[in-house]
Amino acid sequence: MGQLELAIILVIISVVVVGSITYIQNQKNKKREQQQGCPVKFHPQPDPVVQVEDEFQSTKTLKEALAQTEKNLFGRLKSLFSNETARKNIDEVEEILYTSDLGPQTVQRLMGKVESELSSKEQSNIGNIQALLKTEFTDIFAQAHVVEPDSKHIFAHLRTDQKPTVWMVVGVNGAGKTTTIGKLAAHLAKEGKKVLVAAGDTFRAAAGGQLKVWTERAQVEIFSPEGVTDPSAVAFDAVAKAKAQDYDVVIIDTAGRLHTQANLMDELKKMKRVMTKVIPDAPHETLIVLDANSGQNALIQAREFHSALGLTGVVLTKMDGTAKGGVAVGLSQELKIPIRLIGMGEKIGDLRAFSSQEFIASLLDLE
Ligand SMILES: Nc1nc2c(ncn2[C@@H]2O[C@H](COP(=O)(O)OP(=O)(O)OP(=O)(O)O)[C@@H](O)[C@H]2O)c(=O)[nH]1
Ligand SMILES: [Mg+2]
Repeated sequence: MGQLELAIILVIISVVVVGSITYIQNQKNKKREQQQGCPVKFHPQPDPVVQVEDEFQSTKTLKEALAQTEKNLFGRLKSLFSNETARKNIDEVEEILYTSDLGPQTVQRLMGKVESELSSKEQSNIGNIQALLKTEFTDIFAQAHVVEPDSKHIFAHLRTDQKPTVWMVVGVNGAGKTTTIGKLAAHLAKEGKKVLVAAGDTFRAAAGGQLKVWTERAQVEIFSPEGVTDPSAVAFDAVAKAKAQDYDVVIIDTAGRLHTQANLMDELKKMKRVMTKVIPDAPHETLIVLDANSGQNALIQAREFHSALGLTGVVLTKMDGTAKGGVAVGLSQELKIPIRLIGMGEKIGDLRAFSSQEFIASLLDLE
């Protein structure tokens, strides 16, 4: 028998064996389905569409997320004014404001207004203080170019006008950069945008894996070239790929770093610089992610990152459960950079467009 005949006989035997096994397996499944009354799946999976849709539902309202912050600011003012002797002392008001993470500049501004606009009789009425805070907070957010969110989608006030539009995301370790990028990518993909997420955090071994999980969840593409350890190279190649392949948005993740680490801050500047070789005005957004729990430190971080990179917006994360949400006011007063998004939990739907009106109402118990 020739080699050809032998090969043909082997193929026929394989087909018969595989076919028989499949037939027997199918017969077994049918029998089990008949016995159990439902189709048998070896690896039952939740419907991915239902799962992703559900992810877009927020777990809580802003008022619920800000309950601790409200208690820390307006709650303490309310109890101060309910006490007949203490309410005459405006110094106590000042102390509450100072310990509410509003930042020293904001407190000075507020106290200046209290002194100049309210008589001592008016100062002893909580309603007057509340109204003054509302007016001042509204003005502070307006001066920081905070725009009320568009009901259409959460990224309405982030630039998407270029093809590709490049967003770079920076901040200290653990602030929530990667999580925010994952959530943003999911929102963009839901709106039909072609998104590329670049793994610019080449520092931590686990970072690529975490970003991969997020991009799979968001159903967008990740750019994570094997063996490339230079974040600038990743940024350059990602932007070039996005430009060549008609992506709408490319989001660049970066490794967390302290603003005091000069060499690492230089690395971010270099990442920014190399992108301009592909697209002269990239990145179109340079967003800092700040953990609200870091309070006054968030202010310092934002100031330093801003002077190094020229930030275009702030994402304030972990607003759920913090008592330090007042930092949003301090950031806006001192840096005049708009807060664009807030994170209130781990679900995709927990990343929300920042509404100063809703924030002020929640903070000052105005609803
Ligand atoms: N509760 C809450 N947790 C959050 C929020 N955003 C992020 N986290 C959690 O914060 C932790 C750190 O988030 P990451 O996205 O890994 O932070 P990162 O800035 O990328 O960290 P590095 O890459 O180490 O610099 C994770 O456990 C997130 O699930 C939020 O808005 N609320
Ligand atoms: Mg990260």
